[in-house]
Amino acid sequence: MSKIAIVTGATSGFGKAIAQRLVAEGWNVVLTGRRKERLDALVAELGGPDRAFPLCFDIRDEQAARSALVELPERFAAIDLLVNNAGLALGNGPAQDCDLAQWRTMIDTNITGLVTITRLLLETLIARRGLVVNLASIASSWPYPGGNVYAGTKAFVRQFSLGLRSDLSGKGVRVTSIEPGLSESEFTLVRTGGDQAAYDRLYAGAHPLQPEDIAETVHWVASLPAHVNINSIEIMPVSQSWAPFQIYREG
Ligand code: NDP
Ligand code: 8X3
Repeated sequence: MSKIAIVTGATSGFGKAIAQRLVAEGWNVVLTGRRKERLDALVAELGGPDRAFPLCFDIRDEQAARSALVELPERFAAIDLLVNNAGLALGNGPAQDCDLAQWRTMIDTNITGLVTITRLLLETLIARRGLVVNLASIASSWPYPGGNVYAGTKAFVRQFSLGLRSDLSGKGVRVTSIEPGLSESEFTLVRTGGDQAAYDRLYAGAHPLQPEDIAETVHWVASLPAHVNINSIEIMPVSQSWAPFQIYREG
């Protein structure tokens, strides 16, 4: 019997690569996202309805999430692995210039959406002695100019992951926070409002992480023996490291 994973935000980037990798490793997957045509194309690519099942909904909408999960066919309902991957950054300007609506969208997606799906699946995950893998970020731990609310949402994801582990003590459920740095995906187009030149500048010569690197990490975490919990993993490309603190000087 194949194990079942649900991967949120499977229509691009990390989520798509994670779904591809899990299916290659024998898992069957539930794929979520808002772009139906991409979900349907990925289901076909992954081997059709025996291997993958699409759930098209906006993760910010609790009722849509509830309805989608209820509609899961029996063969995909016993979920062993939840990959909380759907998320986004919007903008990278200083807080004083930011758009409040963009801040709310990040909070609603990266925090509210993530905790909603997690809560709705917790009973199943406990029954299955399953695994939760949350996509946080290096921004969870390391501040940078323009990170403001995005970084705050990812700090929440990291801390929520640790808290979940505490609450699930004795239940056999594992929880991991994955915290990637510079990674090449549509994330940067979303963050910059579709600015291809900004995308090209960011990644040029940097050999950023690729979605397949994150998929490899998720696969590794999920393939460890049931008594091993990876609490958190921070991953950067070799090209990325820390800069000095900034010091503002008068005059
Ligand atoms: P992408 O933009 O490539 O993918 C984001 C995914 O999230 C898409 O599948 C998108 O699906 C889904 N999503 C976004 N908003 C919603 C929503 N309201 N409802 C449902 N699904 C939604 O980005 P990445 O793959 O790079 O990012 C994946 C995760 O990894 C994010 O949480 C991101 O914060 C995190 N991360 C990314 C890094 C990077 O540098 N790329 C580094 C560290 C962490 P759709 O639009 O179809 O709804
Ligand atoms: C995405 C990585 O450094 O842009 O989470 O915040 S970073």
